[in-house]
Amino acid sequence: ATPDEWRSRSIYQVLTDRFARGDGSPDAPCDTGARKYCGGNYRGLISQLDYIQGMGFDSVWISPITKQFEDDWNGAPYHGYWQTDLYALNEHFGTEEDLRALADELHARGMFLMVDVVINHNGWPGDAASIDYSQFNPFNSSDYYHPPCEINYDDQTSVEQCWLYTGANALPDLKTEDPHVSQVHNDWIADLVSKYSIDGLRIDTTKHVDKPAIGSFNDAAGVYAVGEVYHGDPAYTCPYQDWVDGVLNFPVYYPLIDAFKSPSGTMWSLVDNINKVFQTCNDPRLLGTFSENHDIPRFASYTQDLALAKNVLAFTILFDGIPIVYAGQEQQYSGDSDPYNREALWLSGFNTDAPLYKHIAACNRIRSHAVSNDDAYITTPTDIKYSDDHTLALVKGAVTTVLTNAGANAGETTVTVEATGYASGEQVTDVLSCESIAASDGGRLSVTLNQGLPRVFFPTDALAGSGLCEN
Ligand code: ABC
Ligand code: CA
Repeated sequence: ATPDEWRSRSIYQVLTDRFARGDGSPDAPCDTGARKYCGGNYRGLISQLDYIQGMGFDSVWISPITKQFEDDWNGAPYHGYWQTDLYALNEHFGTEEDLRALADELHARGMFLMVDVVINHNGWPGDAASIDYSQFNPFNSSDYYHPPCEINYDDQTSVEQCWLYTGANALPDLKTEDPHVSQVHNDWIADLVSKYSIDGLRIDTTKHVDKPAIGSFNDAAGVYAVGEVYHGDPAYTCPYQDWVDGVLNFPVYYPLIDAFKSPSGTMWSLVDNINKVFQTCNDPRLLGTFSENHDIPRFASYTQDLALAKNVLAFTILFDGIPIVYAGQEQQYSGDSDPYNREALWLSGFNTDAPLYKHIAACNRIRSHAVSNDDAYITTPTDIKYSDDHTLALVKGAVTTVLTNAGANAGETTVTVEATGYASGEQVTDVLSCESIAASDGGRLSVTLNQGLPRVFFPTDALAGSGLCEN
C-alpha cells in the first residue's frame, strides 16, 4: 500500500512471539527475564484478530519474519532481530502457509500487514571474534561486513559503520553502502513484499544504515515504510524523510512521556517539539506516533494512574501521524526496560473489558469517523489552541482534544479554548463521556476537566454512524 493509503490507518504492534499462541493455551507461562521463546505465532495471531479489530485497529505490525540462529545461551532471538538467513522464515512463528494465511485473513478484514525488516546487520550467538561468516545466507563472507568497532554516537559515519553490539550476540554490520549488498537487499524486499502480500514495512535501525541505501530500499519495496530513527532531536530525525516515507516520531515521544507521566510534568517541551517537527519534517502526517514500544519502558512503569494513561493514548491516536499502540498497552502492562516490557498478551486473557481497551476503541473510532466525514481531516495539521503547564487543547478538523496531566485525583477545573472552528451555538459531544456542551461566540469552548480525564469533542449532529454516544 502507498503512503497515502496508510495515512488514515491505525497500527497495533505485536512481538509475534508474545501475542498469541496457536494452541490457545491461555496459561502457558512466559518469563520475560529469561529472554526465550514463549510460543506466540502467526496462527495465534490469526485467532485473535477480533481482539485487535475490536479496538479499532486496521493494521498490524509484526516482528521480523526471517530465520534466526538457534543457539540461545545468552537469550534466544524470540524478537526476530538476530537474523542469519534472508531467504528462510523463522519457523518458531510458523510456516510460509501460516504467514500467507495471516496476510489473507488481515486483507479479508480490510486490514494491512506491516512487517519489521532488518538490513543493517545479522545476528550471531557469540562475540565478534567468534563469527563464522559462512553460516550466513546470502552474505556469507566477512567482505560484506564492516570490521567490528564500537559506535561513537557523536560521529554519523561511526553510527553507520560500527556495530550496534560487538560482544555476546554480536550484530555484524553489513556494508549497505556497497552497491552489491544494497542490490541484494532491494531484490529481496521486492520479492518478499509480493510473496507475502505485505502492505508496509518498519525498517529497523534506520539511522545505522547509510541514507542512500535506505532510500533505494524503500523504493524497491514499493510500499509505505516507516524508519526507526531512534533519536529525540527533530533536526536529526526529520531529514530521514528525504529517504524514507515516514519515521517513528521519537522527537514527540520523549516530551510526551515527560509531560504526562506525573502531574508535575509540563507541556512546554512537548509543544516545542511538535512545532519543530511541523517545521522540519517534510510530511509530519506520515510519521508514526507512539507512546510505547518493545525497546522502551511501558507508560505504566512510570505511573499506574489510569487518567494519565488515557491522556497519553488520546494524544497517541488523535495527534497527527499514524498511531501505533504496542500490544499490552491496552491491558496497562507495566514492564520497564527490555526484556521486561515484552509480557505475553495471552496472560491477560485478552480482556476486552479492560478500561484502556475500551478507551482505545473510542479514540480509534472517532478518528475513523472524522476521516470518513471529511476528506481533508487526515492531512489537516493539528492546531494547538491552548496550552498551559498542565493542559493542552488540540484542534484537528472537527475533533477537539483537551488533555491534562492533573491525574486521577484532581478536582474540577475549567479551561477556555478559543476558535475551535465550531459555529456559535453548535452542540458538541465528548465521545469519551457522552456529555454535550455548546460552543459560544467565535467557536469558544468552555471545557470542564474533572478527575484528570481527557475530553474529545465532535459535533453532536455529525456523530451518526460512529458507534459513539448514539442511542
Ligand atoms: C539485548 C538485551 C538488552 C541488552 C542488549 C545488549 O541485548 O535484551 O537488555 O542491553 C534487539 C532485541 C534486544 C537486544 C538487541 C541487541 O537486539 O530486541 O532485546 O537487546 O542484541 C532496534 C529494535 C530493537 C532491536 C534492534 C537490533 C534494533 O527496535 O528491538 O534489539 O536489531 C539503539 C539503536 C536502535 C535499536 C536500539 C535497541 O538500540 O539505534 O535501532 N532498536 C540512544 C541511542 C540509540 C539507541 C538507544 C537505546 O540509545 O541514540 O541509537 O538505540 O540504546 C534520547 C536520545 C536518543 C537516545 C535515548 C536513550 O535518549 O535522543 O538518541 O537513544 O534522548
Ligand atoms: Ca550499519
